[in-house]
Order: sequence, then C-alpha cells, then structure tokens
Amino acid sequence: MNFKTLGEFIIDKQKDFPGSSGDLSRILSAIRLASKIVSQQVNKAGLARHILGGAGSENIQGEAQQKLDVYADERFIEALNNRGNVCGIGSEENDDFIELNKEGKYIILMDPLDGSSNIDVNVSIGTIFSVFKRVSNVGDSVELKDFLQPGTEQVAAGYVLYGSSTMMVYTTGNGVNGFTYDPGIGVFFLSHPDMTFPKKSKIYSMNEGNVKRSSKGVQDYINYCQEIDKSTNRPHTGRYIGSLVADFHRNLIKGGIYMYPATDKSPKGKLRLLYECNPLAFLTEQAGGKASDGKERIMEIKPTELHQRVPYFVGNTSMVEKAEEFIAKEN
Ligand code: AHM
Ligand code: MG
Repeated sequence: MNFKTLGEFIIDKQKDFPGSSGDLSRILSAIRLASKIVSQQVNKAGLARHILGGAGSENIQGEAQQKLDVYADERFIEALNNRGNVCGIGSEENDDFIELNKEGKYIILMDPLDGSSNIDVNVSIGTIFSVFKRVSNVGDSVELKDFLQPGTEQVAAGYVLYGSSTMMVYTTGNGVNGFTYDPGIGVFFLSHPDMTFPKKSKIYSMNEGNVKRSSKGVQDYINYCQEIDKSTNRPHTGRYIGSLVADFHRNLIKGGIYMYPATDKSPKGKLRLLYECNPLAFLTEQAGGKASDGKERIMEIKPTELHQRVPYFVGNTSMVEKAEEFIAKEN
C-alpha cells in the first residue's frame, strides 16, 4: 500500500513552486475537510431522516433542492471562508455569487452535491469544484467578471465521489491524481497516481430516454455505438448512473464517453458550464481525453452567465471525436 496521504501530497507539490504563498494548498485542504464532513452525512443518509428528502426550496434553475444539497453547500462555503484566501464562490445552489474575503486572490465555482436525483436512493453522488485567480483587484469587491472566465484559466479542478468509497480526484494542471478516503482514520490516501484515460474504450453513457429528443447527429452516433461490427469491437457497452461524477469517474478508469446533448426540452443541454463541464474538462484534458460541446472545446467557451448550460461530450478523445464527426455531418 502507498501510504502517501493527500495532505502530504499537497505539501510536496507546493515545494515544486518555491516562493508560492501556499494559498492553493490551503484551498485544497479546505475542500478536503468539507468533503470529509459531507461524506460522513452521505454515508448515514438512510438512517438520518432529518437530512433525507427535499429542503422545500428551489434553486435558481427551478430545481427542487435536497436537504443534503443545501447541507453540502453550507459546509463547503464555511470551510473555504475559514481559510481567508477565497474572495468569492459561485455555486450551483445559489442564485448569485457570494463574496468572501476581499483580500483573497482566488474564486471557487462548485456544484456542492451533484446527482441530486440519486441522493435518496443510496446511489453514488459527488462534489465538483474549480479554482480560478480573480481578475479584479485584490482588496476590491469581487465582480461577475471574476466568475465568467473561460475554463482555460482554471488553476485547479476536481471532484469528490461519494461512492462505494469516497474519493477525491484533482488536477492543478500537472496531471490527475486520485485519493481514497479511509473513514476509520479520517485520511485520504494516494490510491490512483497519474490517472489517464485507457487507450481502449468501449463505454457510452447517455440518458437514452432523450435520444429521440436529440439532434440527428446524436441519434446517428448512438446507432453507431449500438451497431454490431467485429472489426471496431462494437457494439459499445451502455452504462448510465445519472450522476455525472460517478459516470465520469468510471469512464476515466475504464474508458468511455459521457454525453448530455441538447434536446428539444433543454435546447442548451442540461449541465452547467461553470460548475460541472469546465472542471471535468480540465481533468479530462490533463488525463489525455477531450471535452466538447459537440463542436467547440469546452474550455475555450467564454461564459456569459453564471448558470449557463451547455451540451456536453466528454471522455476518450477517439470516442468524442467520433461523436463530433456525426454531429458535423448533420449540418
Ligand atoms: P444536478 O446538478 O441537479 O444533480 O443535475 C446534474 C445531473 C448529473 O449528475 C447527471 O449526469 C444528470 O444530471 C442526469 O440527468 P438526467 O436525469 O436528465 O439523465
Ligand atoms: Mg449538478
């Protein structure tokens, strides 16, 4: 067993940048702390009635908030606020961004608990986060422009998966590393160093109930995935949990593509550029994969609003490019 802990790993990496302020290390430590607290609640969710079910409120997108959504949102905000070096947080659960310490240099965008529909049924859920440097001046109030930066400007991104075990996977732009949580001693250990998408990939993940609501290119690609052709090892294997973090994590380890295309019901797709798509796109590129909206690189999209949605195709480069090929043909 590798006994390197997440805490040691963060400090080791900081040493690679002599003179660094340690701010980013403190942010990652805050995320680690909040994720332990959330993990503990998630693990006893079936027992603790007071944290199961709806919170009786809706987020700005009109989606019912779960009690655990709100709980996770509060814990992450508290933990990040305590470190004092974050000037603002944009969260999928809050209508507007929140200002924290004006002296902070960093802003955070996050989906504190993704996969809401799976919370009450004991299926994997996750937290997704992304870290940027502010563009406004330190000491001033944080501004919308700090949050509307393209994904190429991310300095760190990652997720926490609350699955059969809890894992934190993150990048600071120098590869992707995964850490598994041992709840007995409260420590994350480096379990998945240097994660990359495997060369061979076979899995396609999409809510197939939406196929007929999608464009012809997407329908043709799904048909392609299901076709029998020995020479290209088809049909592919369908796997869909309905929790982006869990579907993404499985595909990162086993090889595959995750898709949430535009549909006639959600013409811009369902997933949010800032809280879900950009962070996973950064991880994907660092792991040798590709993330696009079907045409353009996700990380180059210039955001225009906080809760912006975007069609999403992410995973092994070869599979994403094949999907793009079918989408290009439809025009
Ligand atoms: P959420 O942020 O409200 O949880 O929505 C995002 C989730 C993703 O985790 C998942 O991939 C997708 O929505 C599932 O949507 P659908 O139920 O339409 O397939
Ligand atoms: Mg979400």
